[in-house]
Order: sequence, then structure tokens, then C-alpha cells
Amino acid sequence: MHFLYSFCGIFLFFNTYLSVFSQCISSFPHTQDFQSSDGSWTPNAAGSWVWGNVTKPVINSSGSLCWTNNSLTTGYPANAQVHVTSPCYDFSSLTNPHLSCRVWWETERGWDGVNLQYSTNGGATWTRLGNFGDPVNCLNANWYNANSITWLDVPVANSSGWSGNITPITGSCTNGFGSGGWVLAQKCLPLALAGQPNVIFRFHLGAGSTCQDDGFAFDDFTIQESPIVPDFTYICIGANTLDFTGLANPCATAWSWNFGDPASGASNTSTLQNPSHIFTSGGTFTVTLTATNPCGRSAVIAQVIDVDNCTTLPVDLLGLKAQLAGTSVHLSWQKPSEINAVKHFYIQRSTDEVHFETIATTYSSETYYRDTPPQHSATIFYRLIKVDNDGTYQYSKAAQVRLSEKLPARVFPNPVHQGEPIRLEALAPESYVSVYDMQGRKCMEVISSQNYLEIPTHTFVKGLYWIRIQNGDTPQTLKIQVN
Ligand SMILES: [Ca+2]
Ligand SMILES: [Ca+2]
Repeated sequence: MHFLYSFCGIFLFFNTYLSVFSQCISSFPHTQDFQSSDGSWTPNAAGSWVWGNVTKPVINSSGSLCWTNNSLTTGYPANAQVHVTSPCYDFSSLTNPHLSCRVWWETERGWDGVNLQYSTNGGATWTRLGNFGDPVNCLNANWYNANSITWLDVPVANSSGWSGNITPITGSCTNGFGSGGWVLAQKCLPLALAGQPNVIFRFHLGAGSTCQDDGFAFDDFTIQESPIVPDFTYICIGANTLDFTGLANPCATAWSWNFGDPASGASNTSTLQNPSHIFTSGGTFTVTLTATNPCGRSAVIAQVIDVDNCTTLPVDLLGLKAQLAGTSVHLSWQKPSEINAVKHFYIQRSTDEVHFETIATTYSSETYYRDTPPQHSATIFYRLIKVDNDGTYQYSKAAQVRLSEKLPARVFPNPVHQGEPIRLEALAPESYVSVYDMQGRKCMEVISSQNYLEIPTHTFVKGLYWIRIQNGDTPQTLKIQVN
């Protein structure tokens, strides 16, 4: 009897140990999709939050089980202040924790809303996770869309959170800015949470006395060590000179290179994403890139690079020229002397002379290409890559062309007196100019051979006219008044 009693005591102690220390989720990444259970989340009062398939007027989880406030089919009541609390997470093994979940909000804009809070003392005190206006990047997104929600976190109130609705306005209720569907909200967690053995979260919904909507739902609540996988590529651009391109999945906010070339002194390191390095000799070097994600977590990749294959390039390979012609750029180059050795050329374009994209492949018999560049940059750079049949390749020097020469055409005087010429300026050469009256009849047309044009008006009756200037793909229309 005495023996059995001791056994029970040990067993009870063991059970208590489990409930205090082992029920916190400690294996990451951890995703709770709520498909097989409520995930041990706890409403502050029975029915204040519910778990299941949501079929409210706006929020509809389409069969995916999740959590929502108050009811699976209707919205929140007046003066709701309700929350639902997660099970505990043990962050002992995490250095830069990250949280993501799918959220759907539908609350009266600016008055009612929801935010997420955390506690490391078992719920004695709570801290709001993040603020409206926090930086947005690959690991921080859709985190609050309102900075002052009147009835959220009462009595503090005016708190950051998610707020807004897609429901049409009724009466004096405010609307707009509802998520209108699931949105992936994600956030780097504060570094102070790393190593904490007991972290809990809660979603809190607060509402005023009038104008209620569906509220909020969340699903796929995920905690993980914040991800960062660096990588890099490189190309030879000159004697012992490589252009490096830093890559990181999902993204990086800081880069740190070591080219393994201490003889190069201070230039052995760089904090650019895409640096160049001139190696002090041929041979092999171990290049390392350390990339840091927005949550502050770093990872390193190293590659051994053989610089011997990177040799001097001709400084003026093929004499590449780029000339602006209207909205197009005409590229021309010389035919290489060893033409039979050439497989093809890549034509590349850049807006910064650093990052080039291939826009065409052309064959060795061709020495001409016409490009229509995007109009968002004042200067465009082009280069050729000559690829030989044996797989070797060379880069040309970049040729540049200034697009800012193509400013919008101007007209003056305007209004113009009948009989006085209209002068168009800043025309692209070979612009097609036509004039229409208010009835849409074409009054004249001409192709301008210069960057200006004078149009006589003695045959124009008084009234409004439209001047249409066409060159390339983007016509410009100007309105003039003849008095
Ligand atoms: Ca689910
Ligand atoms: Ca309200």
C-alpha cells in the first residue's frame, strides 16, 4: 500500500512537470492551420471567439477552419472588447523569431479594429506587436493598416491595428479599407523574445457602441526562425576583375563581402549588394558573402573562384554605338574579324551601367539593332556580349544614350492670333504632326525634319484645335486656341 502510494506521487509529479514545462511549443517552424483542432487557443469568455468554418456576410473561410470573433455566422456586438490567447511558445532555440498568419478584417473603419499582442509573463502584462507604419519588406508586410483605432485596446484606445471594411456605408457608419479577403500578415518578432521560454500571443478586437461588421478571422498561425539563404553569382568584366551579384532568399537588408584577397587591402571587403573586385593576381580565391535579413538574422555562403579564366578584354570591342532616333535607339557595331568563330551576340541594356538585362540575341552576320527603351530613365546604357563557338565570351564597353533629349513637345503662343504662326518646339526628329479641328477633321499634316516646326494659321478659322505629334509609340496631343 505504501509502495503504491509512492508510485502515484511520482506519477503525479511527472504529470505536473509535463504540464508546466513541456506543453509550450518548442519545435520550429511551427504552423497551426486549425484544421484538426482549435490549436488550444483560449477565448477570454465563452463564445467571445469561436473556431470553425466561417460563413459571415463578408468573411467566408470557404471550408478552411480558423478562428473568428463572437460567431461563425455573424459579427461582433456593440462595445465588444474580446480576445483569444494562443498556447505558449518556447523560444529558447530561436535567435530571430518571425511570425506570419493569414488575417481577414471587416470592421468599422477607424472606430473598431483588431491587433496582436504578446506576453512573456503568462499574461500579466501585454505588449502590442508592431506599429502602423513599420517598414515593409519580404518579412514584414500587411502589419496594421490603421494607426488610431478609437475603440481598440480600451481604455488606452487609439491603438494601431487592422481596421476597415468593404461593406457599403449605411447611415453615419464609416467604411473602406477592409481586407476583402485573406491577407498574409507577417512580422519580425522583437529580438527580446529570442530565448524566452514562455511567449503567448492574443488577438484583441475592440468596438464602439454603433456600426458593427463581421470582425476578424485568422488562420495558419506560423512561428519560425526568420529565413535567410544567401547566394551569389559573378561574371568576368576585365583583367582579374569580377562583377558580383548578391542574392538572398527571401531578401536581405545588409550585405557583407570578403573576397579572400587580403593583399587588396581595404577593397577586400564590401557592403554593397553588387560589388566589383579587382583581384591582386590570378589563381583561386574563397569569396564569402554574409547576408542579413530584415529580422537581423545572418547567414554565410562561400565559393571558391578561379580568377585565371578572367582575362583582359578589348577596351573598345566592336565599336558599339548607340544613337537616339525618336523614341527608338539605334545600335550599330563593327563586324568582328574572326566572324566565323562567333556564335551570337547578346544585346544588354541597363539604366545604371551596373545591372544589365539581356534584351535580344542576334547573330554574327548582323551589326545593327533597334530598341525601344522604357521611358523611365534619363540615360540608358547598352553593351554587347560576343559569344564564340567555343563558349568563350567577351563584353563590349557600354555605349550610352541620353533619353532626356526627348522632352515633351511645346507649343506657343497659345492662344494664337489668326494668321500668326504656331511654333512647336522640342520635337523628336521625324515627328508626324497633324492638326484637327473640334469636329475631328484633319486640317493639315506634316513630317517634321527638325526639332521645331512652324505652322501657319491664316487658313484656320477661330476656335479650338488639337495638335497630335506622333513619333514611335507614344503620341502627344496639345490643345491650341486660335483667336
Ligand atoms: Ca485553416
Ligand atoms: Ca463601430
